[in-house]
Amino acid sequence: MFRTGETICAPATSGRGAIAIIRVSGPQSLAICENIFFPSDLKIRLGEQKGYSIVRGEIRWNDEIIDDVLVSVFRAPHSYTGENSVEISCHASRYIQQKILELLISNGAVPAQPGEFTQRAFINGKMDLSQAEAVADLVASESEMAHRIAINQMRGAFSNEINTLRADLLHFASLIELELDFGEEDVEFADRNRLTEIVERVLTVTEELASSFSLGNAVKDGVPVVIAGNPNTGKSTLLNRLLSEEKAIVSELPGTTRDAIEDTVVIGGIQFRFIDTAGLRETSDVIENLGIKKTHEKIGTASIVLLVGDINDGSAELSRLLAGVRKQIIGEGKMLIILVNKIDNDIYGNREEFKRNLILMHGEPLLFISAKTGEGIDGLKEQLRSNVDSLGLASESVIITNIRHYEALLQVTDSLRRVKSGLENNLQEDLIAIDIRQAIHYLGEITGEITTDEILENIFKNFCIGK
Ligand SMILES: Nc1nc2c(ncn2[C@@H]2O[C@H](COP(=O)(O)OP(=O)(O)OP(=O)(O)O)[C@@H](O)[C@H]2O)c(=O)[nH]1
Ligand SMILES: [Mg+2]
Repeated sequence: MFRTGETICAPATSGRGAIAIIRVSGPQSLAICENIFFPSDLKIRLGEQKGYSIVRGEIRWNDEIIDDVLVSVFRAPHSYTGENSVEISCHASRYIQQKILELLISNGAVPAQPGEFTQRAFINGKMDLSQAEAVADLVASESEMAHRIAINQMRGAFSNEINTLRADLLHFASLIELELDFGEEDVEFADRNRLTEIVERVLTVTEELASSFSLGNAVKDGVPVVIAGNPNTGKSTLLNRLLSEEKAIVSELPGTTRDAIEDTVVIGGIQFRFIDTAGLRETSDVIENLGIKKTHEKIGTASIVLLVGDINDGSAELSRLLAGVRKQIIGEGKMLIILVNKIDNDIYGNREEFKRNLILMHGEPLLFISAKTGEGIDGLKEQLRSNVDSLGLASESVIITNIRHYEALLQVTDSLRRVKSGLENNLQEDLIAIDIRQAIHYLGEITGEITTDEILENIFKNFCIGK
């Protein structure tokens, strides 16, 4: 799969815009472009240009002028891929881009595969694997927080952390293995307390990193927030209000929403995925029951549950529902926000009754809102944002968003736990050494120190063409 001899080309931009960029990388980049690009200044020869220079001219083929373009020249190793590269900035017409690609290909370039530019950057040592993966996350980032995590990872924060851990373990392994070499002589180079201390330290950090995954993943795809409650309490109205869009059908009939409806929106730099659900009630309607079953499933996968009640229904019903939902989410690190809706139409003056009678646990917030008029919605947004902060995003700590890293970290923690108990139980050095080597191996998989074609293929196939 990994070709390095060829010169590859692909559009690096997509969608509608005024300008597009065609990327070319590989040993023949300049030679191929010289065949189709004619500098406006006749004294200039593209193949003689220094790196980081830009030349203006025309793309031509057989006297036909295709476009007026700017060509940027990059010289190995000072390019994204580490190879000689050229970027052609042309007008964004699909016809022009297609034509330029055809010309490049007929002059010896080959179409790039998804992620092939970044793959070359990795192979040429411009970045390690987790940094390469962060490039795809950066391109896809839709919110301030997703962007921050991706750019930190791309700039090496995560890799540095992993490399430090790996260095600690390598040091540990060398001590243990030295003892093995002197096996017969029964010497102890490695102080057991010191070894235990190293392992415990590394274990704590890897456990923390692994546990940041569920949050990191949520931030990348949108923190899932389920809107649940009895029928007709205004859940769909709330969804529409939060999305500023008439996404879900609203009606005065209870049981309107049957299927879960979801969409994302960025609030305070964090992307949330709001999921409107079928109202919870006893019903003989088969389809509605399927919807209610789905509501329970969605509550199970949510990070935050918004439990919505109607102010005119009084607190008793909401209390009952609250107890059920709490049971469902207990111990799962999920958060509950209780919303009393329709305060614009508080017929009986029930607000105090809710405050008096609803029993709130673990600091569950109780907010009074009107999904219809928007009153209290800013407060809800602030609450959502601070809920996410309290999950650990506010800190500058490294957050894992990638399942591959997560799985590798789980392997590392498993191995290290075995090492720890091995040390505690005075296990033989050679057995401890095996687990240490395994932990080192899995840390190396994250950064690509150790890798297989299969791993690389899986990573880069998810990239877009031209990246
Ligand atoms: N006065 C007032 N009416 C509201 C408010 N929010 C929703 N409603 C009305 O309440 C009725 C039900 O609203 P929906 O948003 O469809 O309620 P739902 O919870 O999605 O209902 P189901 O999908 O049937 O479970 C509609 O007539 C809404 O216009 C509010 O804040 N104030
Ligand atoms: Mg609804």
